[in-house]
Amino acid sequence: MPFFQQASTAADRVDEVFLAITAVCVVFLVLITSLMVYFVIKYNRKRHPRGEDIEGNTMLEVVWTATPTVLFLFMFYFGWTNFDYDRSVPRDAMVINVTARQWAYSFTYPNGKQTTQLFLALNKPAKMNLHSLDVIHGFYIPAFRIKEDVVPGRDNYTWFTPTKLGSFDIMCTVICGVDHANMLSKAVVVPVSDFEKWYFGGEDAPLPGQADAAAVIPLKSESPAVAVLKAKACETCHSIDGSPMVGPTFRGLYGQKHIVKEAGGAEREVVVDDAYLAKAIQDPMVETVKGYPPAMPRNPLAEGDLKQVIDLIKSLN
Ligand code: HEC
Ligand SMILES: [Cu+2]
Repeated sequence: MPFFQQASTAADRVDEVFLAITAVCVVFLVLITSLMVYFVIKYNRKRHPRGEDIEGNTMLEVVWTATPTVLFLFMFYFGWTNFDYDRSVPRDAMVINVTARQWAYSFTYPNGKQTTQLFLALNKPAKMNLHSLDVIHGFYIPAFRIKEDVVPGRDNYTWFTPTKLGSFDIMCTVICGVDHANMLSKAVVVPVSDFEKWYFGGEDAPLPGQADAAAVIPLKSESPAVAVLKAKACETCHSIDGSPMVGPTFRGLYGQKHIVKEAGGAEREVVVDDAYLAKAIQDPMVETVKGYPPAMPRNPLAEGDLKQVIDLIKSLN
């Protein structure tokens, strides 16, 4: 059952705590329910027509105080040691920067490689530094038993050591906007030699494992503008082929006339030209296109990238 797949060193530990606490709950559920039924029958009115006042029982009181205390301390100890394990990153972990935004993850490796799927070497610890560019996201890899909030303005981290080869789902657990459910990626775990071949193999090194061809953001490619759109995740909200998404498509946009709403609520007509595009991209909150939600995060582009993107939009007419 894929849901119960244990694919990291944390998985066993988390499952043990979970099962131990569940077992305690089941024991008490059975114990309390059967005692209840037993007492209902035994002290039924026909058998016990007159109620008695019971004055206390030291033995019983000691037992029902000591038992839960011991149980809770056991749960605390079990939970705490595992929490501690989860927060103590091994020194040799590879540090990968995870950027979460509406509605995509991207991963940046120490050597500058950038991907939209997470490539990992088998049995090698990896630390994720988690940043959000907009709202709160939840970085979640069920098979690794890893779940950590990604909060804007507050850098968080998590780590794990993958122990199984294969491709594992990455999800977002915090409702972060209309396309939240599509904020998906994969953790692709490959043998160390395959990982190194890709990692040290320069820009054109083939992807390891069963990765999507589109998983790597090229550092340099035939169309630098498309690479920018990918790296900045513009393409999660804007298409270049005319299909509507969360934001307007870039096809046929240049030269259009349309209504924008200013931050104060006033509406005016604009013609889409270079100056308008630059403003719309660099400072999306100043005015928004009528008929669209004010959903675009502020994520300004470098001067050169901005020009590339504007030229690309012009070329889509
Ligand atoms: C989370 C979704 C989202 C992302 C990511 C996003 N945008 Fe937008 N964008 C929107 C929405 C929604 C609008 C329309 C409302 C507005 O104007 O803010 C918009 C508007 C625009 C406009 C104006 C379009 C028009 O019809 O006038 C441009 C240009 C634009 N975005 C470019 C970009 C670029 C470039 C990026 C990447 C750096 C980007 N957007 C990233 C959602 C997004
Ligand atoms: Cu999210």
